[in-house]
Amino acid sequence: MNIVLATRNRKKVEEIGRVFKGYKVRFLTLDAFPGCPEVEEDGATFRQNAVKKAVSIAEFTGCLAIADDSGLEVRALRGAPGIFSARYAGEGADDRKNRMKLLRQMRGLEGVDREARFVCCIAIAFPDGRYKTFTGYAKGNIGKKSKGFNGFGYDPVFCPAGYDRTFAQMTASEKDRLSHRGKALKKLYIYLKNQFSIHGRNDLL
Ligand code: ITT
Repeated sequence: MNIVLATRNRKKVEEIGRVFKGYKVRFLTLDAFPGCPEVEEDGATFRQNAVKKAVSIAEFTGCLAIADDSGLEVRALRGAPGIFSARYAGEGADDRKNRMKLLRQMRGLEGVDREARFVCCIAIAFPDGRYKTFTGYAKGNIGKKSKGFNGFGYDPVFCPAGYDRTFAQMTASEKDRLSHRGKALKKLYIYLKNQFSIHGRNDLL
């Protein structure tokens, strides 16, 4: 089965590919579809943005499409950076600038005020406009400085609950097991398994 990944984020492509490694799913990236429209993320929720990205790309490509809208919610910042996680420090800001802004905003906060969660909403859309969504969460705490070099985004400042290491200090498989994306993808996997036959390691179509 061919599925287009409606994302420009290479790290998301890697993480999605890892979870489905060996199953009968072949992921295509947007590079395979020149002229693909840029989808404006103007929804009020992760779900609205994920659905908009998946539906637009399924319609354009005529293939099944998967989109991921995700971000970090900090309780003491009333849910910020939330849906604005990718552009928290401004349009075009890189991961480091976004993290630095977060650490600045959280200066002086201690204990429960450093609690946060990652949210990931995955939408799968069919070319006829039908879609389904799957959401995963990862609860944890925001550290006082960046630690580790793996992953992307806010990983160096996020310690999942029960661990004293950040996602950026974990291996890929540890992060996949605990992460918001890993959890949403597991739900997607169960849905795909029930709808289509995608069993069969090393049997890629
Ligand atoms: P696409 O819209 O093209 O998929 P994007 O990076 O713009 O790519 P989002 O709008 O969903 O994606 O923004 C997600 C941001 O949330 C991302 O840039 C990170 O800053 C943060 N984020 C999401 N998942 C993360 C993860 O697993 N680890 C660290 N940061 C994450």
